Amino acid sequence: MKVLLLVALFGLGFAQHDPHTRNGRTAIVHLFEWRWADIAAECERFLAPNGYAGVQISPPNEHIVLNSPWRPWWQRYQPTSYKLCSRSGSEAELRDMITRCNNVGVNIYVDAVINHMCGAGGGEGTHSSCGNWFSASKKDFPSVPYTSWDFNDGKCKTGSGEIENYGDIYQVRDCRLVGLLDLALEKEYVRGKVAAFMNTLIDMGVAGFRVDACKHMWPGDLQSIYGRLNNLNTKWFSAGSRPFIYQEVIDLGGEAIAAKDYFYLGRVTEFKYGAKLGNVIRKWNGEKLYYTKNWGEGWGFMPNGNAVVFVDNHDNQRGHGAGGASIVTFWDARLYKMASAYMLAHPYGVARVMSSFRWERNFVNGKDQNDWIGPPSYSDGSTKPVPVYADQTCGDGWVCEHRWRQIKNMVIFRNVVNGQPHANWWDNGSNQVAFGRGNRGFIVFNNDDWALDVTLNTGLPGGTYCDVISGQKEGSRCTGKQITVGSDGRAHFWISNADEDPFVAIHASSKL
Ligand code: AAO
Repeated sequence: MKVLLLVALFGLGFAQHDPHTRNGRTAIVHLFEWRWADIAAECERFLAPNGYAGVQISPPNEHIVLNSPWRPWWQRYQPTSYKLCSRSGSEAELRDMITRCNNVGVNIYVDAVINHMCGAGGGEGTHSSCGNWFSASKKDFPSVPYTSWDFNDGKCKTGSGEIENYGDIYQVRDCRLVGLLDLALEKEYVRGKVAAFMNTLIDMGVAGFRVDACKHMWPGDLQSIYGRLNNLNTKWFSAGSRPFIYQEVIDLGGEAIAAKDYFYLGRVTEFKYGAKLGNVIRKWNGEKLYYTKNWGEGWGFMPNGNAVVFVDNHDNQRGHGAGGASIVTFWDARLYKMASAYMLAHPYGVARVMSSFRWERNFVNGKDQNDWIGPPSYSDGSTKPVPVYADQTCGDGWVCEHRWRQIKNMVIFRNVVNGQPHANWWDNGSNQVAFGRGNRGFIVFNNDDWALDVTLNTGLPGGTYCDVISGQKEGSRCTGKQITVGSDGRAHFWISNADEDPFVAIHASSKL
């Protein structure tokens, strides 16, 4: 009976909502465009010791290599086969990375591009990351193999063959997204090839997938593909664990296809989260931080159990995708640290931290002409390693937001307060707010243009705590502000609006 019930529930896909994080860890980091060798080292030297639960990696399979523009980051969203050699490294390096990260309890989630192959204008030849021949013009990808029979063009009813209207679900799913050759996922053969690709990765030890462009795939086709996936590798995960599935569906409201159409299959990226949080932190559209008292479902976001949340992603940090100008990124570092801390302190959703590379922006009429620029690389186009320095920063154009003290320490905060309820809310009716997580952690923000000066109930046991934003606890000493919590749980906070970081966070493990 119990078994049947479980089978029924998991059969519907709820098992695929679980990220299988280990050792009480909670947050994921997207190491955008990092090389496998660097990710392996980062798992061991930084992510595991600092409580990161997992890494979203860039697409690991063979992709087109472009000269014009020169090696854009988005060439990796144009597959030419499922062979595992990419700009980030070889199959051997991928396998080594997955093994080494798993061995220190850090999960790997693969960005899976399964809706399409490369752009129709991708030409013909061996300009692909493993050097295999393909022909975009003939829709011939012999390394899979796919032939022209395996694409959707016959089904698409628009004159251009492109998606012209997001109000028409048939166009969105059967036509080409920005000229990309659209796979016929209703075909048994294509489903089998996609599932085999994903199963190879599962058997190598990955914990799940960020599935790209799900809006452009029929939920029924995805259900069939996910249903073919193996359970996770029992070398690292308990028997019967389903891969974690989080699906990229951009839903800011008002389109024919909604995020909820995909809830039964796995989690979904909540794009409203970063768009709204950006407005709140920037104080645009009359937003105030105190309006976030009911942040989460109260703001019209999807149910908590379905959501993957993030401040920015690799698209909207450079004007692709959706969210627009409100999105906060590393370019606005002070606001970004606040927004990230808010996300990481708040219980809603599975949180993903962005880790970016820098590029030279060139705005013309509000659009960045350099939104295509790829990761830091040598003149031959190969990606540079990520150098890390003693002060924990990264060099050569790698931003490493995930290493910033304020963000790293809030990832630890999220682990320490995991499972504790949102509690002890306070606000000043403007942009000063505070909230805690049960009796395990407390955070106070001052995003007003004047000082914060208030005594609050933190819910924490009495004692002296080290603020993990202005510094951190190192051994028995505190390198930042100290906060004294009385035996009644109350503490006095003073935060200047001119502080480098106008917020304070304390938790059970930062007690001195
Ligand atoms: C490149 C070139 C193209 C060329 C193509 C083929 O840029 O000019 O035609 O190659 O040769 C990435 C890049 C693309 C790149 C592509 C392939 O971003 O520039 O194309 O690789 O190399 C839609 C999809 C969503 C997608 C997003 C970018 O629904 O899935 O576009 N994201 C993923 C990846 C992304 C990747 C791909 C998919 C493709 O994360 O990195 O593309 O693998 C509306 C819709 C959204 C739609 C956006 C943008 O959003 O709702 O579904 O996203 O439009 O088209 C307001 C609205 C909001 C609206 C938004 C923008 O905010 O509220 O709903 O405006 O209009």
